[in-house]
Formats: sequence, structure tokens, C-alpha cells
Amino acid sequence: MLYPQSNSHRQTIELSGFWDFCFDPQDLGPANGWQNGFADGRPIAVPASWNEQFEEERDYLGAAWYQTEFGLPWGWKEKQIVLRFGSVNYLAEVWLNGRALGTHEGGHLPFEFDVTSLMKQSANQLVVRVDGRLAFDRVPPGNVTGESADFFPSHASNYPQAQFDFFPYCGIHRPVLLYATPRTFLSDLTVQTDILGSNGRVQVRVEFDGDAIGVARSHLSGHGHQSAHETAFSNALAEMVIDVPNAALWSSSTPNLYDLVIELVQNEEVIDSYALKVGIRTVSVAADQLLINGEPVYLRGFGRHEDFPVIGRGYLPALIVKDYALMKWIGANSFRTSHYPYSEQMVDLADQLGFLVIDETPAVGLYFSEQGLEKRNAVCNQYVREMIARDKNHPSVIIWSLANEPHSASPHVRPFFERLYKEAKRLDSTRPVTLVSFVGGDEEAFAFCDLVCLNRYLGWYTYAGRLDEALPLLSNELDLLHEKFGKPILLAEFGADAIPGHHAQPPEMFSEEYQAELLVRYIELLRQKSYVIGEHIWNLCDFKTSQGITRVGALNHKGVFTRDRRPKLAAHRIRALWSQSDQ
Ligand code: GCB
Repeated sequence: MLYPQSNSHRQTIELSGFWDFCFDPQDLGPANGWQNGFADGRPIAVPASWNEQFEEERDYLGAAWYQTEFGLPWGWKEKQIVLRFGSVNYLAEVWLNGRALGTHEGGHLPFEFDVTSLMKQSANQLVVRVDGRLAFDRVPPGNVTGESADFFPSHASNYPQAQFDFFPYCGIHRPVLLYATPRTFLSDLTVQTDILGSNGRVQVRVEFDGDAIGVARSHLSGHGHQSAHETAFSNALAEMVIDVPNAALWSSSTPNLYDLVIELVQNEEVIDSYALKVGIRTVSVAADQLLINGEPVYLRGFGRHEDFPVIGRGYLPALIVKDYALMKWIGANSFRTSHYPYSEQMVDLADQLGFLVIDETPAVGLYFSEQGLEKRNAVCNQYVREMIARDKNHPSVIIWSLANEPHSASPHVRPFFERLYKEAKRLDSTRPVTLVSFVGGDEEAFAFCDLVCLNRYLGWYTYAGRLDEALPLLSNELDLLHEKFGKPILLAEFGADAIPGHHAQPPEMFSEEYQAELLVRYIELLRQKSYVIGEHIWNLCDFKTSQGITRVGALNHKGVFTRDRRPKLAAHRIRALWSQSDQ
């Protein structure tokens, strides 16, 4: 899926701003014809979560309606017109001028509709019903009951009862775009890169939609290189191989990007074009190492959340820039998109700034009771497909993560993840695929995943306050896991809550000192293990979650920065450690 852009063949406008909004707790909308528009809405900002924009209804997770109006932009009459949503959480139903466009399940991933035949000259009315309910058969799940093996009993008394530890923000979270392309247009590009000696190889697969087309043309430029290629289409597909002598490779320390422009050419006339940044690099897992461009890398970084006061999970460009600035300052080179794919813009900047990204689907807190299993399977499959379609061309994305902390005790688990793993590999054979587990040796999926990713909280949820006992146990477990699976291990989460301003000497839980000590001692341990390929601290910043007895102020305080991005003691300690690292 290509992100919309503007050039001499395409145009994109953003429908962000103030829309009309209405909560619908009794689900009156459908029967009252709100699909055709509703009266007495109140203003709401798009994109942003609805939960913190008003003085009530913070915890409202039911149905709500959005509407806005727009005219046909100048010069779009003969164009193909598409309406695109970057992320709507959780279930979206969309109508344009009273006609149903379709539905989309799941937040954090884009979906779009061809609206060419429905557009009017003016007053096009767009209506969106968003259903944010938490339910056992949704992914991620919530309001779950049943056998305790199937879910987190510790979350059962939280409010809202999400089976995951972040606030279940709802609404239109990322920009809504309207874009125009020619009627015959580039529909997809897939770029894969390789390295042959000192040369780079860029393979481009070009697809189009519409009338038969002659050839695809490419222009690649940057770092002293300039080349053009032309390939004829066969069955609506053109494949090109572009060799780049003495390529300037992409890595986290040298995020070199080339400019690629692809054109559709009919009778010597360019009828559509699309520009893409390309980073030439390879990723592989070999023996106990993660290799970028054949060189071992060690991941220093974080799990993070898209989370900020008032805007909730809404797209906020300044926050993206700030978080990258903090990660640079502290010496991080990587992060995981815990626990859902982040905005396209976040990934664009990772390409540009040189961050290594583990891209994770929204499948967090999965459980496997028979009820709803088929649906869960279908939604997870959809997430894998949508995430790879969206992010496959980003050099910064080095690993796909299928899930975070599935409840892996059931016999359904292995076939469930085997299918997802195969699907991810079918769609992209160039990147390692994994999942992030809390069960360790019992995670059967590690038998076929390309690396082991583990979350561990010894010294916090277990061995509370007893780091001297916790660390040898962790050390032992890591060795056993490595012996069992023979794969490199990433510690994908470890950490401790610290209430900013709370101090204790000797360190004790919830103090800034305890958090700093736990993180530093974990890192010292990890650095002794040759098979450990990285350390991802949980979390970059404090973030909002459900209310519960372990979450003071409904925040998870495991951030090394506060929710408003001020450093805790741990941030300074980690910076001192990480700034000594070479890349
Ligand atoms: C975990 C989860 C993460 C939580 C974290 C915690 O294992 O993956 O979503 O926020 O623990 O702080 O409990």
C-alpha cells in the first residue's frame, strides 16, 4: 500500500480539523439514519482520541459517530479518488453521501475506499461510526472471563478491563486523507535490497491498476549515483533490478537514503509517478547474532507507546520529533512498536534518523480459548498482511513481531503462530520474524521463530525488591533458553516503576534509585551473554493505562522519562552507559 503523496500526477488533501461528534451509548444511530448525517453533534478534533477531549466519558468505549463535509477539490473531476484512514480504533464503519463504503476492524493500520463514483461537486458528507468496545473476540481483547490460564487475571479487576496494559483509547487516531490519482495508476511498489561485494542491488516490483500500460521507468539518485531503467509490463507487473556501484549502505550509524522515482509510461508520456526513499541494507540472523549488512548489531532501546495527555493515542508530529530527540540523547539505536504499528511518519523518521525498528502487530494479550478462535485467527492474519503491506519498503524496519505476550498454554497456540509466521515469510522473505513472550521456554513458537524475544520483570513482579536474588535467576534462565532454542535472544522488556521525585537510599521499589539500579544491573548482566543481541527497556516514557491497584494515577511509571518527557534518574544512568557504545 502506497502512502498518498502529491506530485504532478497525484494530489493529497488532509481532512483533519474539527469534525462533528456524538456519543451513541444506546446505539440509536443506525435506526435513526445517522449514516446520512446527524444533527446536534459537538466539535471534536481529528485526529485524536475522544477520551480526553471532554469533561466526561473518559472511560466510554462504546459506539460514537463522527461527520464532516468537504467539496471536490479543483481539477479532480477525471481522477480516481480514494479516501484513506490511517488508524481508527477499534471498529470503523464509513458512509459517504449516505452510501456505505465498508468497515474495518482494528486500530493502528490504514484502510481506504475508492470513492470516485460517489463524489459530488460540493457538500460531500462523510460519516464514520466508531465502536471502541472491549470484547473477548477482538484483538487486542478485553472484558474477558474464563479460565485464568486464558488471560491475565491480574487485569481482571482493572477499569477499563483491557487484557493489555495501556489505556484503550478510541477514535480517529491518524490523519484522514483524500487523494487523487490518474485512472490508471501505480498501485503498489515493493523494494528489496541486497549487497554484492561493494555494490548495492535494488529490486523493484511495480504494480498498477487500470488500462493496459506499456512500461515502468525508474530513476535512482543519491550519493553520487544516478541511473534510469525501463521495463515492459507483463501481466500488470514490471520487475527491475538496479545495481548501484559502491553503494552508500543504510545502517543506524549511516542512515543513507537514495531517491527512487517510478513512472508509468504510455506512448512516451508519463501518466503517473511515485517517489520513495530507499535504503540499501540487508538483515539476517546467523548463529547467535543479528546482522545488518553482514555486521553484528546490538540493539539498545525501548518499548514505547503512542500516548500523550489530551490527544491520547492521536497523531502528534512534535511528539514524534521529541521522542526521537530523547532516544538520540540517551544513546538508543532501536525500538519496538509495542504493542501496535506506529504511525507511518514515525517509521519515515526512523529511516531518516537511523533507528532500527521491530514492527509489531496489534496482537497483544492474545488468548486461545475455543470461543472466537477462528475470528481471532482471521484478524491476526489481517494485521500481519496490513502491517507488511504498509511498512515493507522501510529500511529501518528490521524485524516483524507477530504478537506480544500471548497466553501460550493452549494446544492451539503452535499452529496459530505457525500459520502467521508462514504468512509473514510468504509476504516478506527478507526480514526475521518473531514474537515477544513472557513464558520463555514454554513458548513453542520459538522453535520456528528466527529469534527469541523475552519480557522479564524479576526484581519487580517477582522477587520484588530483591535484585540480588533476581539477577542470578534471570542469568540462569537466559542460558537455559539459549541452550534450548539455540537462537539469539533480545530482552524486549525489563524495568521498574519509578514515581518521579520519589527517592530512597538504599533503593527501594517505586523510587528513582531502584529503577536506575535495576536497569543498570540488568544491562550489566545482558552484556555478559554473547547470545544476547539487545536490551529494550520498558518503557521510554510513563504512559496512561487502566485504573488498578498497581498503577498509581492510572499511569504505568516504568518510563525513564515522565509522560511529559522529563528525565528520571534512570535516564541519566542509561545515557552514561549507552553513550559509551560505539554504534
Ligand atoms: C509487560 C507488557 C507491557 C506492560 C509491562 C508492565 O510484560 O508487555 O505491556 O506494560 O509488562 O509494565 O507490566
